Amino acid sequence: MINLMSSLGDGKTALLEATIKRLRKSLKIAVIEGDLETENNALRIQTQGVSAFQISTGSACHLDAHLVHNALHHMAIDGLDLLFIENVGNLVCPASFDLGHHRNVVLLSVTEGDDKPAKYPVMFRAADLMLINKTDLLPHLDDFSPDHAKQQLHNLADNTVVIEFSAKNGQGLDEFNPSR
Ligand SMILES: Nc1nc2c(ncn2[C@@H]2O[C@H](COP(=O)(O)OP(=O)(O)OP(=O)(O)O)[C@@H](O)[C@H]2O)c(=O)[nH]1
Ligand SMILES: [Mg+2]
Repeated sequence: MINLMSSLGDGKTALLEATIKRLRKSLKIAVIEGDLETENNALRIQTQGVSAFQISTGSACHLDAHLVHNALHHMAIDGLDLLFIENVGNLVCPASFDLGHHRNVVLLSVTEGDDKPAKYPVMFRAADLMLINKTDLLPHLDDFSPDHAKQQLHNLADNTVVIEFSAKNGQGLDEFNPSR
């Protein structure tokens, strides 16, 4: 059970869409989506042919274990290999709540700025894996250094693995193997 966190719009759902396409033949995957409103994310996942349950938090900026527990009652979880939880998009609230998950994966997109691990240490310190997304945009940005972002992360947590990828063009995505 993987808790996927990032700022809003960093590509969490795009990563899930691409990962499901790659792994759905070998793994049974389901997704819990958390947003303030709309079923948009769950619909995008269902289009990929896997089960997705949308939690609408209303005004809450994070999911919690109680909400996840309720969602699981609505899902067919027997025989699941992987359950992704896409948390509500922001770098603050989701970091402080235990959902009963096994791993935290934090996305940082290159459009966010490479100083974010230092500015939002609670979330990045809790990461088992940091993913740098939207690398296809790097040639257009003169102020995002993946090495600087990694250094900021490793100042908080020495051994956290980092993978760089683009959900848009697929480059680097094969490195993300959540069943490992
Ligand atoms: N250029 C580029 N755009 C991307 C990439 N990944 C996602 N996007 C775009 O970024 C926007 C947001 O992507 P989403 O997957 O909806 O991001 P999200 O983190 O799930 O957003 P929320 O659920 O609203 O927090 C969309 O327009 C995507 O097409 C990428 O690797 N490169
Ligand atoms: Mg999303």
